[in-house]
Amino acid sequence: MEGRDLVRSIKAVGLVGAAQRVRAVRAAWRRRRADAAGLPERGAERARVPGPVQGVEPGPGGGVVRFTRSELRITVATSGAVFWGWDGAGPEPSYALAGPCPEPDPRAVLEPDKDGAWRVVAERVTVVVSRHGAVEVQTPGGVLLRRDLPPRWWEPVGGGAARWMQRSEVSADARFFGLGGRASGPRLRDGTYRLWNTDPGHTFAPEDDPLYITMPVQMVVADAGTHLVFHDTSWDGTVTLCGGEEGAGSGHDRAGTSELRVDGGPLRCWVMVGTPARVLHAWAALTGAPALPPPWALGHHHARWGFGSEQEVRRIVSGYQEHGLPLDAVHLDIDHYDAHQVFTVDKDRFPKLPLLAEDLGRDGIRLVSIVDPAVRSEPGVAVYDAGLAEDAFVRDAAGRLVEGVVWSGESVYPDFTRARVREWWGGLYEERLTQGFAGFWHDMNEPTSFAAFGENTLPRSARHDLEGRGGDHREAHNVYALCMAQAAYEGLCGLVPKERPFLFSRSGWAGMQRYGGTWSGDVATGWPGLRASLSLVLGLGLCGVPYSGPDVGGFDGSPSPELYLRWFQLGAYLPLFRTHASLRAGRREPWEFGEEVLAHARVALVERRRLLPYFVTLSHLARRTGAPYVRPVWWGMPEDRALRDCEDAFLLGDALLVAPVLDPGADRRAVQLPRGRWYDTATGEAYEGPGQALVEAPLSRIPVLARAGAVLPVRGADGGLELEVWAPRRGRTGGGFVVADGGDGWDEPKVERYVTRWKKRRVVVERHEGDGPGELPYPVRVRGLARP
Ligand code: NBV
Repeated sequence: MEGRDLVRSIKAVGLVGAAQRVRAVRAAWRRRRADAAGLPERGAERARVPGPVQGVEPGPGGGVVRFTRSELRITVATSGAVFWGWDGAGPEPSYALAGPCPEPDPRAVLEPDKDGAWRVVAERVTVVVSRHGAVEVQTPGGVLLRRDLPPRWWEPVGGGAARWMQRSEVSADARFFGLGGRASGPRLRDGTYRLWNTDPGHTFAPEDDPLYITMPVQMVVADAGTHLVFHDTSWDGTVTLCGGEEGAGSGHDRAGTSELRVDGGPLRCWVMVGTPARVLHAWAALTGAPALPPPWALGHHHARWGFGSEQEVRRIVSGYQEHGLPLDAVHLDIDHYDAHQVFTVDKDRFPKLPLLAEDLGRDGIRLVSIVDPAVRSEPGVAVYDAGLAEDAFVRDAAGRLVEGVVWSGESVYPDFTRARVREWWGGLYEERLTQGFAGFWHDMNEPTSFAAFGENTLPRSARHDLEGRGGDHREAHNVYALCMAQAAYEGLCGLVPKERPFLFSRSGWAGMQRYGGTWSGDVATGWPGLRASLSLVLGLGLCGVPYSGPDVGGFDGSPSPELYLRWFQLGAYLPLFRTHASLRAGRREPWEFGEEVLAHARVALVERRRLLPYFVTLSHLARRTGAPYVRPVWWGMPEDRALRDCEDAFLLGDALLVAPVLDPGADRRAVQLPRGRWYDTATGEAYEGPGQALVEAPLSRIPVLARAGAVLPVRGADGGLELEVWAPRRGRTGGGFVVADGGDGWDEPKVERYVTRWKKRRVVVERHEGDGPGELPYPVRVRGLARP
């Protein structure tokens, strides 16, 4: 964080006084000195490329291709994912993989190709390795999806980590997505994106990059097919993207390019090919099924930095109840800690937290606690003393504790890359459980340390265990939050074995979904911030993290009533639906914006509650298939180019198309429709896709369209489950899934499948054959019949 940014963020929160500023200056100097002493000068470097091919050694799932100055190992896994690694790199160890590396597919072997090249033919993909080490990924039909040019390394002459560069080409029509949470997307424009998890130090807008979650995960969508590529290295780097151009008439196509430059770590990657759904399925199989939020976490959450007291929390909850607004969770921020110290409670202002939790619990409202990783380095602070005894904190090369600065003052950081430290930290959640908390919100875990200049994180020279391998912060930084999430998740599984943990984390990396979700961090209050919120949720979903959502209303300042309402209406259709704001920001409760906003916000909340069974079903489907709840409109039709460029609407599961209002003053908007018939759920009006429709978007609601033939589970007036069916087009059929799960445990509810079709002049719904007897267990409501 630059000095200017620090001052900006300090002003924004109005909290940090002169003492904290002095600390931030000292921390920045400390960091600079530590790196000057602890990191060797790179000195002269020698460049290297693989050189010509020398020989080939076929092996299970592929084999090894040897070049004069490197070797390439290729393995096709049984899941269809392809791995390749240079310089002998194998798939393990890896922080991204959920378990042991998948088995090689014995049917795939290296065989000679044209011009001295070699290839591996698998069921869904063909990989061709040229004589000089270019690697092509092709569809089974031989159409090129990606071409990696021979990589290039720069090795310090005096030894040390090699930097490397991988340039890739994709087809001229391809579009790039992913790279973690990017505010300017979801489609990634031409430019350079950094791979270094970063707290921007102030509220962010679309132009701010990088943010809290970066990942070397790219989804590329082109006419010829979709592929996902993951470069499994946690080191700092950049990805420079440049879209291609199609030659008009007689002109040639210019390929799109992606250039990845990384400061160290193995040059290895995984590639998955197929439809978007297939690709994300393979990704989840590799890096872990998304954790299942308990049903209450799919309701509405209200947070605030600065509730300040138990009375205030009770006042807010009563406000929700008196105004007839459903509420499922309240989040307590760092102001409920004792002097900002994690795993403590300010007993003056929160004297009876367990009682508060119990009272709220009776009304079905859960308490969620923020958890920051940094621990104030002061003898007498229990977590500090215990951590010292465990030797849990990050040290420098000379063995001294590495100190940073956060709200609680000078602090030390647990080294989550050590299994024993994770176990110790996971056990600390017991204190939170005794206070009555049911869920956890990890913050400041990039990790952040205030700094008046330079980067606001730990020194790059700080040492980490890295599962016993040993290394420094350059390698550990990006996986710090992932390992913290693992610590909490595993700790909670041990502490409350009967319940599935609920946690979400500001920072993370590839694979974080197996422990929980995320939220969008400190988004700037304003219409661009609203747009950025959607971009983040969509982009993260395409990187395998399906559960996320923004601070509704934005983190700072005061949104206009209209902006607040439009944000609220969008939030109601996102997996994590949470109002939250900073200490000195304006209010975020729905009744603070006038009667009209209150009435419309109530409609959004009630609708969210009605859709809860659908959200629960989507969470189960995400866990089983890796498909995010919130999907780009091109999800089922990536070949439709107009859809590929549509960024202002999304599919919620298969059934709904949500078109939020992202501009002030709008009372109607254009919606890009995928193929098929779509009903405006408010008016019943039917539209035919593909193409654009102009739909009404009065202040009272955002357009939500239902796909003809959709069957979706909703909550009926009596609280029971009901099937909402949208009439298929005549002569067509439809269907949908239901996973009826009301519990917080580990039971595996059945996935039920329903189909719908016209029978004479009626729309009928039946269980999918093989799914048990025909008797329908739920009442059915058919909609979309008004129109002939
Ligand atoms: O804990 C205070 C805030 C929190 O409200 C917010 O959601 C986080 O993104 N936190 C950042 C630390 C302070 C940042 C200025």
